[in-house]
Amino acid sequence: MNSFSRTARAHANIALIKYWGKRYIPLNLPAVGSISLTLEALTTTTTVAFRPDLAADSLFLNDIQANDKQSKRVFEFLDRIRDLANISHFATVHSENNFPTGAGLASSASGFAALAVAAAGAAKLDLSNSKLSELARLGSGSAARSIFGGFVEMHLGAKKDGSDAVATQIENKDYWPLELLILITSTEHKKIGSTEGMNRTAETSPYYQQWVDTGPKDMRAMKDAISRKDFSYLGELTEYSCLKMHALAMAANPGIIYWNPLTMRLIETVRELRAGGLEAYFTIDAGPQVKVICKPENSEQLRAKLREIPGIKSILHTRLGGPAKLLDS
Ligand code: 2P0
Repeated sequence: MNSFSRTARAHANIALIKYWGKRYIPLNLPAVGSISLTLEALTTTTTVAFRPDLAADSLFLNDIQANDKQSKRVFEFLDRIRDLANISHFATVHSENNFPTGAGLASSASGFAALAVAAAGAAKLDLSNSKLSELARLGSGSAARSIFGGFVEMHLGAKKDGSDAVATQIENKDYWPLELLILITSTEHKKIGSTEGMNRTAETSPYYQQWVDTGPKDMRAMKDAISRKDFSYLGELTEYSCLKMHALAMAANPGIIYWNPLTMRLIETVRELRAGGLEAYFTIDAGPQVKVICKPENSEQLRAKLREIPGIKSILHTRLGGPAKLLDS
């Protein structure tokens, strides 16, 4: 095989029904299903080049050589691609995020989805979206969802090898034009990564079994809300899943708190604005940022109201995005 380079772009996603906890850690098999929205404005663009002249793999994130932990995760991923394609060349990987890394904006989701598509392309593998989703999941659980655009379901799966723990598209991005405002409350790197946080939660939180047991009901309800385009129901379920996940993590030992005081203030503000007739709902991931889901006709008014709150570093505004894809095909 001669050297071959491909570039792919994937979008971040935000879970409405949250993934938190694994039923089998080595394969990143989730303990619960999840449902997400793919976000147009937050992207990772990744170029992978397998080359015969390289003596080792290398990884650059936003043009800076990655640390050992980040590199190990990506090089192990490249090993899986090499096994599948039956090649032995090392690779260079260049990955660029257009949003802050490691601050609870799911950079691993768009990161591993873009890596899966670029690496498979560079290795000349012709894989289905389902197989790409399975591969992306091995890099990061939430990355399986970023292979697809619009409204996406991550399936729990039942098989031991994980081949059915993959995402599928529920509806495409044009089905229901929801929008999101992402309120950046801090740009510091988070202290407890998602993987560590969810594993500690599974081991120590007394509420973990209830979380796992009630997951299927939440999934059914959200699919119902999406099928009926019932925005109020979708929003209520989104806040419910978010608060349930954070309460579960807070009850771990030692407790995990991803919020800062501004996160809490914004939760209150979104609820107050809603009570005043501006319908919007919040969700929060493994970091302090607050994501606000709204209808397009309300986004500018909401943005103006939220901008008045002191301490917000910036506000990103996005529509729903499309699937991960090769840029150079
Ligand atoms: C989600 N999060 O559903 C949940 C909600 C964060 C909070 O998926 O260990 O980086 O790589 O599978 O995918 C973040 O977890 O964790 C995440 P790993 P991942 O979006």
